[in-house]
Amino acid sequence: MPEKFLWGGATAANQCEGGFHEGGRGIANVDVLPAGKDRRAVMEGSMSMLSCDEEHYYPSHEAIDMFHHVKEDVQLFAEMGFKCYRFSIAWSRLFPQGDESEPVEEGFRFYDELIDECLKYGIEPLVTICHFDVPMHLVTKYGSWRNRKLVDFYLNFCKTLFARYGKKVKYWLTFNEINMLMHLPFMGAGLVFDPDENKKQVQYQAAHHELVASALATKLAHEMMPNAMIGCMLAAGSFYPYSCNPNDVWAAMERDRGNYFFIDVQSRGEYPAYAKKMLERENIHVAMEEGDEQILKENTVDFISFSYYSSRLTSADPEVNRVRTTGNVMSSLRNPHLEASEWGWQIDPLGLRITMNALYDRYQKPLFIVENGLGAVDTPDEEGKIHDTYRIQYLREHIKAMKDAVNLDGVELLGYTVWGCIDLVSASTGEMKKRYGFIYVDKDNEGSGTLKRSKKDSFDWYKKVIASNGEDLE
Ligand code: BGP
Repeated sequence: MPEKFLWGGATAANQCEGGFHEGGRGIANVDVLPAGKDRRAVMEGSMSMLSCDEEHYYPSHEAIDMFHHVKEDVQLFAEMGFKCYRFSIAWSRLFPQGDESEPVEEGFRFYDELIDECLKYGIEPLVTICHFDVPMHLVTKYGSWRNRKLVDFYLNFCKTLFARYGKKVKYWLTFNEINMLMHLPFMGAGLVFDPDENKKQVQYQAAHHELVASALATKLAHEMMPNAMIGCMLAAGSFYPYSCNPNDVWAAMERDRGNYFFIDVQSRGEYPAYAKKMLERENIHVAMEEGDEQILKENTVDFISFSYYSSRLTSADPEVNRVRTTGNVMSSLRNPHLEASEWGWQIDPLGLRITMNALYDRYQKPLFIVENGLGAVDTPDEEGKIHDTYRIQYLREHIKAMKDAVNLDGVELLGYTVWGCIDLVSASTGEMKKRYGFIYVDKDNEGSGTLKRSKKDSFDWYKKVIASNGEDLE
């Protein structure tokens, strides 16, 4: 791989930090996502849960308590030889309500320490400014991203971060998986809907606000930190057509465009023609302010980051489309050529190469794989050791495909950060049992466990991969 390639791992605040009330942190949408059967409905915004109740268990409140294990965790990342660590900053830790003008000083303490620990070991921090979280006060008082005011609140948050960490952090992502707003609107953007309102109208309005906020954050970042690199972030994975029937090929293209829409705006600087036509056809009116188009045009991102877990499959035939399997949020048809994880996510290493090429062809900007990995059940043996050969196998094949994209196809790639490098709470299910880590954390789905960290077999394997810059994959 290229010299200075950024090998590492990735996490998100609400899935690993815990300490959800400490230091004056305010409550956010991600704190009211329960584990268990109601989670999906809450994430979608169809079941309103604006505060915690006694009946449910909320796994983000303690998560894996990185809040009190930060030194130990970063030391383990350093031992693996991480060149980069991707994490997010909880908005409500700095702005408990979200609309304050000044941050809470105590809120910085954890991030000061986290960033300094990384730098001490030569680990490049990659900061996701917003990984799904919106302070709850902004949800209840303003209706979250449907309200234009959110743009200013978010920018104030960004300005605070750039001022504090601009000299230490070079890589920033404005929104994690920005397209999640269309699929899980409450989890992805704090949106709740009235029963009789046009959901799509609200979603595209909120999307516009996020896109403007992202462009203005990019502008601000470039002004305040001339060397910074600002990226967008897509939940990626190309759609394949179910057959060579042109109707299926068209259906796959349309599904892809539904996701590309966001990146088309963030990277090319304008609403693509197909989106304008679709909005018109569906009678959706996105309110724009004067100057918005120019803001989008002039402030495009420097690189394209994305998560990739699996490819997707779709058909134009509603009968065929009925039988689905799960995937990273977007459901997919079962692809008979692929195996699937225990959660039904289909494993497709070549799909990573296909996705990388599709994104590079489309945007011609450097890419960054900021999430990839296998969520699996890990069972410790009698000595408490975890032999996760299945995870090593998954990562090995994906790294090979990534190398092919770089070395055989010429895709420019800045780095690769494995999702959930330390076990953490699953975003889609709220479980601990769905583990991605090189580092095992002793905690179960119900919240019991010692929180003790231990190394899995994949820990030493990844260490070798990094030390050999991707040459030694055995
Ligand atoms: C992405 C999110 C992450 C993460 C990952 C794995 O959608 O950006 O937050 O959790 O997917 O998904 P899950 O945790 O549902 O297995």
